[in-house]
Formats: sequence, C-alpha cells, structure tokens
Amino acid sequence: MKSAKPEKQIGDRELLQTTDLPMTTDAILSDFTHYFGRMLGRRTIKIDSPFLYQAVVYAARDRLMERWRKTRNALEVDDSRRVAYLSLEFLMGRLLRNALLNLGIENETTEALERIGLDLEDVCARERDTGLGNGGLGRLAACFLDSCATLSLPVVGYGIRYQYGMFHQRIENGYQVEEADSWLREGFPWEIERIEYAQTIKFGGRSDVQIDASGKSRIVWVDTHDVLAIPYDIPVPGFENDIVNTLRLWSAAARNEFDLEEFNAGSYADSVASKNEAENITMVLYPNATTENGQELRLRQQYFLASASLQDTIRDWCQRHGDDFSEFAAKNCFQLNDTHPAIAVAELMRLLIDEHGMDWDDAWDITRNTMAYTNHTLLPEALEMWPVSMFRRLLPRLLDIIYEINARFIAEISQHWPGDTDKIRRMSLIQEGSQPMIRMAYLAIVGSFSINGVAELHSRLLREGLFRDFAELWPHRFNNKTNGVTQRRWLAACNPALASLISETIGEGWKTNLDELDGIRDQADDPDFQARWRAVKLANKQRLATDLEKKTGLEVSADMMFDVQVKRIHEYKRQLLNVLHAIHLYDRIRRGDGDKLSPRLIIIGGKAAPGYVMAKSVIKCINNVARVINSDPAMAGRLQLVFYPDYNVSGMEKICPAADLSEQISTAGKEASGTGNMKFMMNGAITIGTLDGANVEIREAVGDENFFLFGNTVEEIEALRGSYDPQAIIDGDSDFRRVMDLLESGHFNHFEPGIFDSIIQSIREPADMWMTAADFRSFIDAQAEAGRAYQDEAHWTRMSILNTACSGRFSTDRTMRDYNEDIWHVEPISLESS
Ligand code: 26V
Repeated sequence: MKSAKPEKQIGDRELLQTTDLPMTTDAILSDFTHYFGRMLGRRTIKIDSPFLYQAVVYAARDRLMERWRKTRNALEVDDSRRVAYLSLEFLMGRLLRNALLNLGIENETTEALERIGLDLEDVCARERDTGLGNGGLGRLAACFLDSCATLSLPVVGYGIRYQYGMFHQRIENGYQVEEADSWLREGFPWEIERIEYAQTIKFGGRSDVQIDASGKSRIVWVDTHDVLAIPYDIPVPGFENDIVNTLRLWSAAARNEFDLEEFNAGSYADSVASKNEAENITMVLYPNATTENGQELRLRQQYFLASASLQDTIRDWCQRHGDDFSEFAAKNCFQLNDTHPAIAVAELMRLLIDEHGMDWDDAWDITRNTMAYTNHTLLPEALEMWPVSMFRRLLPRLLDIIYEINARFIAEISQHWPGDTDKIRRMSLIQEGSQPMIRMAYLAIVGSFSINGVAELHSRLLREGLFRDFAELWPHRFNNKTNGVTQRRWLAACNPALASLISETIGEGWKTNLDELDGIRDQADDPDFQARWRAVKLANKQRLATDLEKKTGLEVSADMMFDVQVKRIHEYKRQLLNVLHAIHLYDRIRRGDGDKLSPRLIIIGGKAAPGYVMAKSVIKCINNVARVINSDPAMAGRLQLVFYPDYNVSGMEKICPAADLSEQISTAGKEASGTGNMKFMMNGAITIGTLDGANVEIREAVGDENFFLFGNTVEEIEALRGSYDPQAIIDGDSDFRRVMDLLESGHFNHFEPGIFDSIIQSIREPADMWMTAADFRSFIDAQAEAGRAYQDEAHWTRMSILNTACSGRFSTDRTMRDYNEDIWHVEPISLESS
C-alpha cells in the first residue's frame, strides 16, 4: 500500500538556503531571455516595446526578492523597534535605474543588453513614472525611503495605490489641458499583491453601547459599510547593502463582489454599484489645490490609509506578541507626513480600546508615545479642517474619540492657563462656528510626542506663529528636520558624467557619505578640472536641448545660460516674477540695451492644480510671452523662453543636471523648505533666491558670494503689509513701468483681449499676499548680477563646483539620521542573524 505523501511546508529556512542568484552579465542576460521569451511570450525585439523593459525588471526583481526575504526575516528575528512612515503620497518616479544602481548591477545589465543590441537608457525610458504624489511632499517621502534602506533603518512606507496618479499635462494654445495618468495600464512589474494581508475598513453606521458577558459596557461601531484594503508591496533596495525595505500601498476593493442582500432585493445594478463605490476610494490622487479641500472622498482616503496601516502593524505585532501591548510603544513609531494621515491618532485609540479592550489612559499613553507629526506648509489655506458633520456621517466612532481627546486636552489647558477662555477657543481641536470644523493639525500635535518643520526657518516660524500656543505648552516636542534629497537618484543616476568626474577625483564614498563632496573644493580653481566640469554641463545641456526640441518644437542652443524654474505652479512660488524678468530682458533687447546681456534660455515648468484658475492663467501667460519672445528675430541668440510641458520626476532627472541658474524666488516665509533647490545645487547650479525655506541654509553652506540673494525678508514682508503700495513701486521704477505697459497694452495677447487682467490686477493689488512688486527691483538687479557673473567663465565654474562641494548637508541620509537620532531611535537592521 502506498502511504499518503506528507505535506511539504516551504519555510524561510529552506528558501534561504537556495543559492543567491549570480550578479553577472551572463546570468542577467540569460534571465532576461527567459522572461522575455518564456514568461512574456515575446519573440521579436522592438526598441519601444514595453516587454523589453518588463523582462529587465523581472531579472532585477529576482535579485531583489532574495534580499527582501532576508531583510524581512531579520526584522522578525530581531523583533526590534521600527517605523511606519504614513503618507498619502509617494512620488517614486521610475524605479529601474535606481534598483540596478543600488543592487550594483548597472554595468552588468548595460553589458547584457549591449550584447543583444539594446541600450539600457532606452529600456529605462520605457518605464512610466510612478506619479503617486503632487510635488515636494511626495518626492520627499520617496527620497526618505531610499535613504532609510541605505542606512539599513527598519522603516516601512505606507501609502495608497491610486489607479490614477498625478495627471499628465498637455499644452494646447498655451493652456494646460489635463489627461488621466493610467500608469497601471501596461501592468506594474515591481509590485507583489499580498491578498493574505487584506484588512477590513469600516465607514458610516453609528456607535452603540453594548454590555458584554462580564457586565462591562463597551462601545461598538455598528451598521457600517465595510471596504477591503488590499496591500501591494514594492521593494525598496538600499545602496549596495543587501537591504530591501518595503513600500506597502493599499488598494480598495468591495468586500463582496456584489451585495447579495441588495441582489436578492431585486437590484442587480445597485449591488454592482456598491462595488464601484468601494473601489472609488483609491481611484485618484487629489491635486493639492484649495478647491480640493473638504472633499468627502479625500477624507475616505485618509481614513482608509490610516486604518489599514495601523491594523497591519497591529496584526504583525499580535503575531509576535499576542495581545500583550506593554512593549508596543517601545517598539513602534508612526511618522505622519503632514496632517493627511492625522486621523491615525484617533484610529489607534479606537483599535486599542474597541478592538483590543484597553482602557483610555493606557491607549492614550501608547498613542502619545508612538505618533510623530511633520508639518510641510505655513499657508493657512493649506491647513486641513474637516466639517464635524462630515465626520459624524462617515466616521461616527472616530468623532466620539476626537471629542473625548479634546475634552481632556481642554482640561489640561485650563489647568495650565486658568481662566484663559480665549486660549481654549484658539487651541481647541474644534473650530466653532456655523459649520464646526476639526483642526487636523491640532489633532496631530496633541496626539504626538514630536512635531517638526522641514527647514530651520520654517520650524522657527511654526513655533513663533502658527503653533505658538502649543510650542509654549510643550516646547520640548517641537523640533526641526531640514529636508534633503537622495544623491543616488539626484546625482549618481541622473548625472553619470558628473558622478564619474567626482568619483575619479575623490572616490566613490560620497554616494553614502555626501559630506565627502567637500573634497572637490580643492579643485574649484584648477583649470583642467574646471574645463572637464564645464564639458559635463555642456553635454547635459545638449541632452536637455534635444529633449526640449522634441517636446516643444523649439530649437535651443546649449551655449546660452540655462535659467530654470520647475515646480508646481502657485502664486507664492512667484513664477509671475520670473515672467516679469523675462519681459524686462525682452524690453531691454528691443530698446537696443541688450548687448551686454548674457544669452539666456529661461525654462519654466510645472503643473497647476486643475481648479486653480490663477495658476492656470500664469501658464497661459508664460506661453504667450514665450511665443512673442521666441518669434522676434531681435531676440535670436540672446533670449528664449520655454515652458517645459508635463514636468515630473523623470523630467527633473534631465533638467537639474543641465541647469546653470536655479530660481527659488518664493515670497519669504511661504516655501516651507523646497527640495528642487537642493537637486539643482547638488548638480552645480547657482541659486538666485529669497531668504525662504532651505534657501537660507543653502546660502549658509555655500557662502554669500556663491548665491544670488534678493528680496524682502520674512520680517520685512510682515512689516510691509498694511502700507504696501505696488502702484507707487511701479510708478517709481521705469523698468517696471515698461514691463507693466507691455503687459497691459495687450502686447502678449493681441487676439485674446482681457485674458491677463486678473494677473495684472494681482500685481497692482495692495492686498497682494505674495508681494510680487515689492521684490521686483531687487530681483532684476540680482538677475543682472547673475548675468554678468556668467560671463566670467572661470569664476562661474568655480561657483558651480563650490555649490556641488557644499551640498553634503542636503542629503536625505543626513535627514534620516537626524530623524532617527531625535525621534525614531531605531537600530539598523542586522542581516547577520538571518
Ligand atoms: C494639500 C492638499 C490639499 C487638498 C487635497 C490634496 C493636497 C495635497 C497636498 C497638500 C499639501 C502639500 C504641502 C506640500 O507639498 N508641502 C511641500 O513640502 C515639501 C517637502 O517638505 C517642501 O519642500 C515644500 O516647500 C512644501 O511646499
């Protein structure tokens, strides 16, 4: 008789014993061929086929997979403290180049593809950007993940797998037209669906008091509409250290394919419709516009992310510790990326109390010791508030908890400042009024042990302004963590020629210790080094020129100064001020006063939120001014202006290595930090900027003589308000008057009367929040100085080298070390034990 086969369990131990895949050219080529031919079933190699790219990804992914498993294993064995980074946005961009670089198989893969007549560059270009973010905040989260993996820090990113990411921008007759970003259409080969970790998320219903078997009353959230959260994992490799961390993105699905009850009641259509309603939650990324504030679907997204991620953490905890939460706070930290996931404060309370039977004080202890909040904006209109009525409808149980947190908090304030009712009103989590609102920033502050801003100036302004009352109450909780960018993507990968020149000079250490860039300082005046530095910049400019021509049809010369402003279009970032300068140069050249000017190509790029009317007019204005300038023969070889369409992460990878001058011209006190400024600096561009955000620290690092400073300071701007008279400023400045005359005469909108009226009006408006006119003169003067400096090639190159040399502080490796030393306190993952 045959005995039954024993069931075979494949454990980590056995999987780990499989030999590691070779990292050789031969092995990579053989895996590529396998995936292309056998798995994807393709035969002919066509350059722009997505399958070539996919086959390369699979070959790379196999090599990530074994490292990923080892990293997870190490975490499980260690049971060490870890961080969950909660963010509604992760602007990852393309992943292939970065994965190959960090795995250390860039050369091998290049060779493997060369053998079959392919260029890695072309294959990488086939990848669609993972555009799950708006701008700075989302890209920062992506840079953080790269640095955490590189530093072996146990940090998992939690986000949302939007079906549609940041929209694509097309320019039609100068206007922005939005197109849906269906980035998943050809599949996304990096992700692994982990249906086994799906979580249920509740919405709606009501809270009810029930008496349990032991006679204790407890609150239950009943009659809810439940939605399934399904995680998709993306590997996050560290740089040449065999660590692979995880970005876990949640996707919403209906709990039942369709609702049987509804179906039986006769409505097939309604039953399928509820599936749609569930899946809508993760359908689209919200653009960051004030018009998008207060949307119910956005609140659903926020709660969906917070609840799924906390439940996932608790599931994992209970697997190792059962229902013992005594060590939970010692072993976990949740970093909130802005207030977007701040509902996590109330949700953790709910999970601990309602689902794990804890009492209020113990639950609050855990919450207050695990949550940390990062603020990313000072703009009052960007501070999130949700109507209490919406919360009551959508998340009734969470509203109970927020009220209770608030009641206890107000008791605390009353003790600290007896009788100060005004303070209570100011600090309450609820803003009273005809439509009471929940102040999410205050919820985040009250529920966190750490609150940080993202640049020194910004953190000071938070303490002294926006959050003054809280900083007075809990001064020790407030701190600064200056932003950074990862040099692996923003120098090594995007500027290989400069990276080689640097490595040849000082070695490769800068890739994990950016302070070593300081070593190229010695070369700043060396004519040979300077010549090579310039040659790299020129080649990068030629590459961008080709790209620009392809995208816009405009032929540009790499001999001009590349003067660049790329970022979201917003009034506070003052793209308008940049346009005024372009018009001023145009005016000077037309008047025959342009002979001494450095030839300039002004590049402006960025997306306007679809509902932000003024920002959209600015795009139209840039394009109209560009058309006039670029078609005027008098401007030839002297001045060009171009709008870079559909600016995104991979756009910046071509743009920042090619920039000479970096425009960071926001109204002082409005840009929390900026991170584009750091990418430009790292790639040897010189900044023209105000004393705003991280510009202050950039200037400190590089020295005043290597930075073009202009504009009013925060204090001067504040002092000006009230007496600000832009009309008088314009009247008193003949250059400014001529610029305004050109704009107002319809010179740039001959057949489109009136389209720039609101823009013109905003400049002349005494209440102009952004005080464009106040900084016009000093901006024009600083630009003139930059133009003159550009003519002294050796001097300019020296400044350029020094900018790169002094950019060490702006690595996210430094930022993450700072977070870890002051907030997280986690130990690096050790692969030894696994
Ligand atoms: C607001 C909203 C409101 C409506 C719904 C969608 C949405 C999405 C995002 C935002 C707030 C964005 C805040 C932000 O992006 N701040 C930027 O953060 C960067 C990283 O710290 C920093 O460098 C920039 O200066 C800052 O503007």
